[in-house]
Amino acid sequence: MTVLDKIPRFFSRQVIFTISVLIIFFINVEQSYAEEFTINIPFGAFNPELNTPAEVWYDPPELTVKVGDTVTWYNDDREGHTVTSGNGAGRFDWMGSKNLGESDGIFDSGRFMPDESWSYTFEEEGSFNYFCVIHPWMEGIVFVDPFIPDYPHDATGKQVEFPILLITPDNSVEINFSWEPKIIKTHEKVNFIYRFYDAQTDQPLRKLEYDIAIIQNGIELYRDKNAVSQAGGDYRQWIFEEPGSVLIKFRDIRSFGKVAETTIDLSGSSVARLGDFSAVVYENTEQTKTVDKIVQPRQTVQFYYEIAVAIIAVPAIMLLAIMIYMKYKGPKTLINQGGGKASPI
Ligand SMILES: [Cu+2]
Repeated sequence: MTVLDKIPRFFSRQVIFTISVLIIFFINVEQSYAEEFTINIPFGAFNPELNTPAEVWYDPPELTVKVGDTVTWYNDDREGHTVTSGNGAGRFDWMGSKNLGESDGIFDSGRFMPDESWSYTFEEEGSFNYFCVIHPWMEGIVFVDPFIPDYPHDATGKQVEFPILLITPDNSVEINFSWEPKIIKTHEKVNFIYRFYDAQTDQPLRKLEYDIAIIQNGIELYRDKNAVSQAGGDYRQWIFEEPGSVLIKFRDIRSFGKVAETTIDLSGSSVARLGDFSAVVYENTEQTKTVDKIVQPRQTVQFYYEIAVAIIAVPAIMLLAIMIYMKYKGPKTLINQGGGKASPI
């Protein structure tokens, strides 16, 4: 065998190795959030009496997993068993009765023998009773909780990077959007944080007027018409009472007075100056009541000119008025006073 013969083999091995590593990597990425669980069928499960080493027929008899998790039943007994969804006959009820349990058709392992195992991946949330059709006193249950990702994502489940960038259809305004905490849960306060930028120059846009609405499951929960962006951005707090997908709508983004340092023209129709963001609210399993309070930002910018008038102009006018008053009334008072004091008699 020559060196030349070895080269293609070397490369093909390298290629196979690289492809394998990539496949394993992607499989791991795909399944990195799914967990594996084992339920043991202990020795003695075949015997319905209580005089066997088995205290339970499936160990553990109750198991809680998340959507996407896989459970493997391992047969450690000396007889074949099944894992069949549905209701068994109960540990004692089967004796002296014709009750052999009833399958509901969701899953069925068929009989698997000692030292064999059977696996099932739960793709839907809910509670799943199961039993053994050969020994109908053998019963177990798997509770499947909804899967909550540990990364922010939109309503379609697509992972998002914060801030989410969106340019309005008329190419004028860029909206940067994020929320905190990253996983939105019921009864827990969430901050929707956003900033507006000139889509051409990336400069922050101050004093923009816009409408913002929060919609969940098709119901509008919140709307602020004529909101005004302050130092280029804002936030809105909300506490969701129900799980489900959420839509945050920006509409009618327009200039509020003079928008500083902008190359874009905000004077025209603002109909195409809009943006939608979506997210998902998950059921909070730790907190079932709302205790937080919503605190929205105060819209000080709207009152900026009025405040300026109040702070500067009003005292100035008052001072002027006092000066004029003093000028005309002052000497007269002095004469009167002087006249009074100058009268010793
Ligand atoms: Cu069995």
